[in-house]
Amino acid sequence: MAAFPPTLDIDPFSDQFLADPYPDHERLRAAGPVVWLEKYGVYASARHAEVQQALQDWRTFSSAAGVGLANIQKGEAFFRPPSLVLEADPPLHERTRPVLALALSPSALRDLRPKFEAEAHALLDRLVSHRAFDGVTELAEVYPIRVFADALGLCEEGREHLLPYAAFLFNAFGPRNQRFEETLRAGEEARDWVTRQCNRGALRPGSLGARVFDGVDRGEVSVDEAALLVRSLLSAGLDTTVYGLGNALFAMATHPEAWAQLQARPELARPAFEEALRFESSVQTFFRTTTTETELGGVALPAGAKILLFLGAANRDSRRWEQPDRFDILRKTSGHVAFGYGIHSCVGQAVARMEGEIVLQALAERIERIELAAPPVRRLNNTLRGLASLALRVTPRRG
Ligand code: OVV
Repeated sequence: MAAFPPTLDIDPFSDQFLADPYPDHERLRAAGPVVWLEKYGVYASARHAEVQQALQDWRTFSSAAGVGLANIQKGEAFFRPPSLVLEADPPLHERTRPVLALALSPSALRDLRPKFEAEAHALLDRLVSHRAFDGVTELAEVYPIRVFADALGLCEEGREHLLPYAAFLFNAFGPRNQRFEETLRAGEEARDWVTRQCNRGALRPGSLGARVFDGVDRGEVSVDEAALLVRSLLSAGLDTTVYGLGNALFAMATHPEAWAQLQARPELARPAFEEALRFESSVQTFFRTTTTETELGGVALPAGAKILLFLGAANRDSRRWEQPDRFDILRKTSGHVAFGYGIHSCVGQAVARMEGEIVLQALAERIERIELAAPPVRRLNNTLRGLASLALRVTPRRG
């Protein structure tokens, strides 16, 4: 017999929650497999098993009504035409996602790697020689904007719009709170620039963006659809990696034993970045919407209900992970849902991993010690978890 869920008065979009979500994550997980969040009138799950099950079952837990609080099928909160991948289900999604997947294929990534490595080495040579730098404003924000915007084929002018656009977009998945309002103006300004960059003519030939338009030539998508798919790369590919790199640097700088392990074996950079994603997931939450009456974790859900899935909390669920609050770069991280799960799992995850691996490995090769020079400054966002500033002090390796 399906039960009613426990009701909680937690506001997962409040400053207090976002500044330190982990105690509330534990309350959410402890209350039950699925809970009712009174303040927003939505269901929620913070446990790994139920989050994964909902992500897996896209027919019941649909993305087509939007993956934010607003139901875009009811005309709520229409900032932009819906994404053809994020906010779509099969059959549309089956036609659009492969165009992105092919543009970001392993062979395309292999071609990009030398450039990504050279940029990391050039940037770090300079930063490490200073012995003190900001891991966010001078590294985590600079690197993806350099390498990924270059790879996408964007022109140099206007790139300063990329982060405000993403900040606004990821805030817009939550409620229209003060945080949303604060990023609205810059986000709307950026939106016009972003829209212009999504045209075939604006993208460097041979770039990832141009490769999306190859789908038009193959007859898979229309020109307008290809432009929207480029918009997805631009929307999802920058801020997420900025926050992911910043979180990884923060974790490494505050866990000396993990740093020692990485320093001894720089080839651990890839698993270290993966553990950082589990430990401090840059995308904390996404919603789904039920298409029919259903049941999750023994709780009855009506049709048309929004359910908030706490990816970051699932990644620290003790039902799934041993000592989940321990940052351990040697642990088995497979099964984390920082990139989602199922048909909507991050299409760019190989690019993100490549960036994370390259930066951490280059750091480990150059630096003996890394430590905080000041307390980090958080940047609160309705969806993303990360930092605005991370003052670091580093000791270059000898020899
Ligand atoms: C995963 C993600 C985040 C934000 C935007 C999009 C995707 C998109 O497809 O536009």
